[in-house]
Amino acid sequence: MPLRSCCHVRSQHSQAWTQAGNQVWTGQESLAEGDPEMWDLVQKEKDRQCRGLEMIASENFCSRAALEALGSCLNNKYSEGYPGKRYYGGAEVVDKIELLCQQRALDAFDLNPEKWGVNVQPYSGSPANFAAYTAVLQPHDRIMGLDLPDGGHLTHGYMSDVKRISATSIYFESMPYKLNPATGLIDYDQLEMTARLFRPKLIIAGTSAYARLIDYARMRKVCDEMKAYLLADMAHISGLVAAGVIPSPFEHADIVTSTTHKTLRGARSGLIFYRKGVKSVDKKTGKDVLYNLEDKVNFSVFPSIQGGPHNHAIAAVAVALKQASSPMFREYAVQVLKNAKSMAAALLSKGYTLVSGGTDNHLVLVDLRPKGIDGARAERVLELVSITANKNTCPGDKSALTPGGLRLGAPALTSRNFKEADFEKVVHFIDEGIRIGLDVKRKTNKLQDFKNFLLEDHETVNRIADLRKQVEQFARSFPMPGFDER
Ligand code: DSN
Repeated sequence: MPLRSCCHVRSQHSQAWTQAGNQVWTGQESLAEGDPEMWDLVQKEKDRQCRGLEMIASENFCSRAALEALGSCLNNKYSEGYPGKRYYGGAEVVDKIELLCQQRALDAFDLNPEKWGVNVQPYSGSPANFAAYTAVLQPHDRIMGLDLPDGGHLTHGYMSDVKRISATSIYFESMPYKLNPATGLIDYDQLEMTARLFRPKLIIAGTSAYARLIDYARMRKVCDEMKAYLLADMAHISGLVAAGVIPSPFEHADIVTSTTHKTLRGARSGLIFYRKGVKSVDKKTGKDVLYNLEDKVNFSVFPSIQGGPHNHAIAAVAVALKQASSPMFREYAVQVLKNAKSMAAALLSKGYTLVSGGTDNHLVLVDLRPKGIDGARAERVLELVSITANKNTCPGDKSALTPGGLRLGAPALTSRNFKEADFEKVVHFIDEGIRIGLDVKRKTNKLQDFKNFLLEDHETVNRIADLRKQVEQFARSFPMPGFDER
């Protein structure tokens, strides 16, 4: 059978043969046909997502439309450079896609294109942050971000007591700011005092495990005093910002970075927004002083840090940004906040301690230390009952391997149409899981003993199986966006 010449007709038989009977590659086999082993693993992951309760605060369920764009022929195209200025030919379509994504990104956050521009090429949040720093800083310039154990991100300059861990602390000099351990809130007074001594060139307003709103105005004031840039990393909260249900960093920041797959619910990628236009008026000359971030940010992303943009991801992000501009998405974001509050109230009513006492956003950080268990043990029991969450440090924690906290997020389950009462039920299941964990902890010593006991002790195995059955039955009763259940 000859190879089909027309690419829009899928061959009737996905395998083609030469006259001599040799099989030739058509690239038309489905995953199930061409690689059943990988297909089966994908089915298993689909099944895991459907039957489980996804509580990881940074995860979400991307739409079918965005996944279609992500799995499209756009994957095939190289297009180093920017629309209209590419290093390869054949970029007329991807130029349009990138421009559409830029426009939708500005629209989604209600930004005036005269005052803000956006680079949509970063592969994800970490390269977006590194590119943004590289755009405005020289090696060894000083940065300040929220310390990782206090809820910051690796790329906010994380270094341990003994080692520079993140490249952002290797290539730049990093000084963290912290939470006030008594309140669990960012200690802005300490941030200000430290900044006066450290004189950073850039301060990062952004968090990875913080349940409260950020005081951007206060941080802007500190930056103005230091003549430092204010960079807001809104990765976790960008969907809530787009929906207008929490304060936006754009009023105060010079640069705003984000991922696109957390509350924004798109494909995995990154964005860097930068200010354009008039920055200030020179007092002596009376002339406008313009921002000069556009060229710096674009040059930093490409060619300094990245190669060819991931056009399939850019297209999928554009699809998600269109959705994020819709009234339906606003309803979603409102519900995320309600669900997180419902989860917080249910946890408090069951005697749990929350860092900062509650939540104003999409997540809660549970301090399990007063309960007598740690986040690593809780995470493992919950995993066995099909509830996915992650251990997290709490203020004052010493160990990152067995930290005292558990981070729980509402975005993914809200995408499955969970409402406040459903989150109360979720908390009931979490509490049941933690009770199992507490019983096992009393009977074991080290973390590994604990993990072994969960799998080996007959009574515990039965308790886990029983709870898992309830959890999975409950989870399966909700719709799943993005793909068909098997
Ligand atoms: N891994 C993400 C999170 O869980 O917050 C941040 O990159």
